[in-house]
Amino acid sequence: MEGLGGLADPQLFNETLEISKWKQETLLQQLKMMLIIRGAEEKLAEGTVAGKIKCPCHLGIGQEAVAVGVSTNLRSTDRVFGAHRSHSHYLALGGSVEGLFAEVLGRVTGCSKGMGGSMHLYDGARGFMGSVPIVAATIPLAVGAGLAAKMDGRGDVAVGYFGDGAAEEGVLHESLNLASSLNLPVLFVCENNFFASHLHIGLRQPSDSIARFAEAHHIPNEVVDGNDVVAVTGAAARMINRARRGEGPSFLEAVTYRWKGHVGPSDDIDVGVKRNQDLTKWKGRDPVRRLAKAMQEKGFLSAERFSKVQEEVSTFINAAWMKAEQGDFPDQAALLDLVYFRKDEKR
Ligand SMILES: Cc1ncc(C[n+]2csc(CCOP(=O)(O)OP(=O)(O)O)c2C)c(N)n1
Repeated sequence: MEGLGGLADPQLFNETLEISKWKQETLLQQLKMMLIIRGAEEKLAEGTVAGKIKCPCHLGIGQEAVAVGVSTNLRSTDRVFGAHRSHSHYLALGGSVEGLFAEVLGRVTGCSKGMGGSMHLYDGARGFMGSVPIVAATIPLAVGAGLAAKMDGRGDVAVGYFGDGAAEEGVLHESLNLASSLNLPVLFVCENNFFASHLHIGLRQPSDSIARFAEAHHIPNEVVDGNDVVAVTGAAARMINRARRGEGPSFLEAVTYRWKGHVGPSDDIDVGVKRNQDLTKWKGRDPVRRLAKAMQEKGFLSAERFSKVQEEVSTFINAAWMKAEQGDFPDQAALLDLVYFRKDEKR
């Protein structure tokens, strides 16, 4: 069975990116956004180690290019659904960093009023419809949003992000079938990082490529280097434009790697499967460094300007953290307000 081939090899595809077709301004925005996502997740790792964060945080450090590449093509009326590792999906749409920090700290100023934590992020105004802990559970919701978008006829699309592990849930296959049969404007985005919790894909599936399931449902698909932000942006543009034109669903498999363990800040280099050598090699395919290097080589970004941008991002992240820590905890009496709703209750 055909698999990922060279894309699964961290020592291949670690060259400088081919950016000549892209606007300097777009690339700079993408670089900044990737730095913000990485900085925010590093802060979450620190906050966990310091014992300030009590909720589980699934960090996606190393995977930033996927959400940034996809989101570059989206508008606020599109509907985007994440999963358990979704800080990047929320932030890349413009979600508030302070809102994320306050949420994981359980403060009322959080993006879900401090009631949800890392796996229940929400920013409806920017089209982020939510992250949830249940693997694959948001994929059919994205299909439902795709059906709504089709009925509305305004050219909006729905996006469902999930990992390679979601392919082991039947609902992904049901969702692909329905989206294909009804020709819905849905972009399925699989972040294939090879792991589901602590199990490597080689121990779970007969092939390491997930796009084969799209093929089975006659859904156009592309498999790209998920650590190459311009490759992701280009593929997502083709797919989202198809959906906006009424040409139905697409499936993007972005091959990437998470630098941290399944949950929390540890590297998880020995979880039964040893990943220390792979991790070192995958850090060579760093999506942030590769974009910065390409921009520097093209003369789009001087070394001084890059340092300045890094400094600005770091100041911004630290300020957001300090502000988030000042937020109040929700009132205990409000604990059930957003969970249960009685029919006779006024809202
Ligand atoms: C339905 C369901 N089964 C199992 C779990 C436990 N679980 C949480 S994350 C995860 C692995 C998911 O792997 P993948 O979809 O590849 O995403 P990644 O963690 O690699 O980003 C599992 C098995 C769950 N949350 N929901």
